[in-house]
Amino acid sequence: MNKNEIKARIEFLRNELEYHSRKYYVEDAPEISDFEYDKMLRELEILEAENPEFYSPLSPTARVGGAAIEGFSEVYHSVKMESLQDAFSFDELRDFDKRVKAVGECTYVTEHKIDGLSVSLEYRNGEFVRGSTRGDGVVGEDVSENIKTIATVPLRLTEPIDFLEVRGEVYMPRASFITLNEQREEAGEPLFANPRNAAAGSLRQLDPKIAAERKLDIFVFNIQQLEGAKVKTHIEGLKLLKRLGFKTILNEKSFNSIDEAISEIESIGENRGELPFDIDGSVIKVNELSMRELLGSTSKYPKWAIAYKFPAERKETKIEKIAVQVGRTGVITPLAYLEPVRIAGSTVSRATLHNYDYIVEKDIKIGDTVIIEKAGDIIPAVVEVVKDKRDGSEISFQMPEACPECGAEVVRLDGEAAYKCTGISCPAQRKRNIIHFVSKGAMDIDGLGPAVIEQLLENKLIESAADLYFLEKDKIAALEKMGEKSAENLLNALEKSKQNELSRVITALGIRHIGEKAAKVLAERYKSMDALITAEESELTQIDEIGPIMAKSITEFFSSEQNLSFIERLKLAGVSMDNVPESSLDKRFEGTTFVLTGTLERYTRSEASAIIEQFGGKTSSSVSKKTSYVLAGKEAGSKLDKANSLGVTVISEAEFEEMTK
Ligand code: 0OX
Repeated sequence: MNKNEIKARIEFLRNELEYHSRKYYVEDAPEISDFEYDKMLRELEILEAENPEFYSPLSPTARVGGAAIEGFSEVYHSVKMESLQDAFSFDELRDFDKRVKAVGECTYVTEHKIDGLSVSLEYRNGEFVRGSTRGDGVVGEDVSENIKTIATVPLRLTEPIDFLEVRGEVYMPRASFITLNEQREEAGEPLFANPRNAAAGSLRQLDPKIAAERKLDIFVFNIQQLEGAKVKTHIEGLKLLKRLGFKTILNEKSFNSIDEAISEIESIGENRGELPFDIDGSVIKVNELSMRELLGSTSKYPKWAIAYKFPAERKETKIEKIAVQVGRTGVITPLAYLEPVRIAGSTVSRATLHNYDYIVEKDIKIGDTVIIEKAGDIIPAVVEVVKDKRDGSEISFQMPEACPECGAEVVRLDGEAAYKCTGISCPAQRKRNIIHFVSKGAMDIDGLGPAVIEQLLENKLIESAADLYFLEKDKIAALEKMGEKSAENLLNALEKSKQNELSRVITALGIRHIGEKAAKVLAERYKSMDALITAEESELTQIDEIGPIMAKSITEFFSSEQNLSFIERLKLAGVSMDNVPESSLDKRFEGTTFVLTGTLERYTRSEASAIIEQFGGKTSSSVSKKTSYVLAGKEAGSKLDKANSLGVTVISEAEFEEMTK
């Protein structure tokens, strides 16, 4: 292919990928298989890597997240991102209706109130230019790189509308939240309390690659600014947004009276448990934009909308028993088993008691009638004991002295609320360790679900994950629901995993606080397991991405004889311990930090940053001694002065162009 053909092919692939991504993620109506999609994406990645002159920050390949940044810059919202007035009763909604109707006639729309974070997305000539958080409504933060990783955010609209600013809510679907917390538990990282916190943490990640892994989603619900098209009602606006490629909020019905709108939000409330995401209420909005104009706003919120907040649902039930769960890391948590009750749309039969201190503080006993509450959180909590209903038969709960899984001693860690099992080969930990070992982000061994692992353990075919590599085909085939073919597939998957990259093997070890990202950093740095095993704590802490807690956890892990013999057994099986592929991409700016200042003429700021990141460099918003280059455009001000005073190299756009050829 000559350059023109390559350019055309790149453009073709980008268009196809955008179209099919929209079909899949936004419209939930895929037309091609994942395989075909991935094939096109890979072809595009290769073409772009080989032809960097056709780089585009809006390419579907840019969704994986660029280089980490040091901070977010501020964004001024020229149209204020107002908040909603809250109502806690239907009477308040009727009062709202009276205030509206005093100004004129209108119809209403209702919406789910998504429990996430409000963001603004800006598009010029149909191209994504910026994504920012709401902040205080006037000044937010530029989180463009993280927003771009959200598959349902279009990077190019289906029509080149002159200018568009939309508002939407970024959220984490419940399923992604559960998976994320499971992974965090496996890695020994603190859990997020609810999807909202997880979404907030992800959106404010300084490393967009982490944001990309977090599987955020968005609903868009308001046009803030529009040039080049006109709409008269909210519903027309939503239809336009949908046509342009956005995932819009669910409702397109309008209601003639407040009572109809109220009965709709009642039904939204009743069905909220069935939604794949959390809502914390329902919103009623005036549909006609001319009426919105007439109604105007107070200093805080528009007078044409109101949010009805669902009460955090509470129910009374009885604690049938309290039992403890042993996590993969050996932490023991008490759980209340309840008489099942329906709450917030789902049936609940267990509630968390957090830890032993919580049980003591709330004086919770087995047999107690308790109030449980399900707010934004996934797992309901016991919030209160109904002491009046005690009859004397209630029994105090004691933490077990021996682990219910393996009988080993249970100890309370110094200064921590957590109790831990001390059993090195505790089956609870063993099973979870093996599940972690074979999981997607670790050794990625297909055909080894928890049920098969359970069977292998029960039949004493394995004791640890390393034993998997010594399994014999007929023994696997003899297991229930297995058979010849599955056994063969499993052995093939195990064989294949022996060639895994070192980072996967490190992840698979399940070292506390060491997740996939840290494992990659360690593999890249040490190149072999043996080198990592002998690394000193002080040396590990020198690595940017490895903090003191992680460094301690690594050296502790490798100081255990048992862990070392586990690794020896993996080696014996033929698992590669030094597979670290050379990065094929050009990382000429690795370790280099740029600061951009002044008005650039040849690039937009985000283009220049993207080029720097593509070559492995970082951008920062402030000049320090650590800055490698200041790229100065026209009318560069204080940053240029600071660079000069610190002796930092200042380059022009022409020089930058030369460096990136
Ligand atoms: C939501 C949500 C938030 C538009 C102008 C004032 C408030 N969390 O789902 N905000 C709004 O409306 C904005 N609608 C929503 N559905």
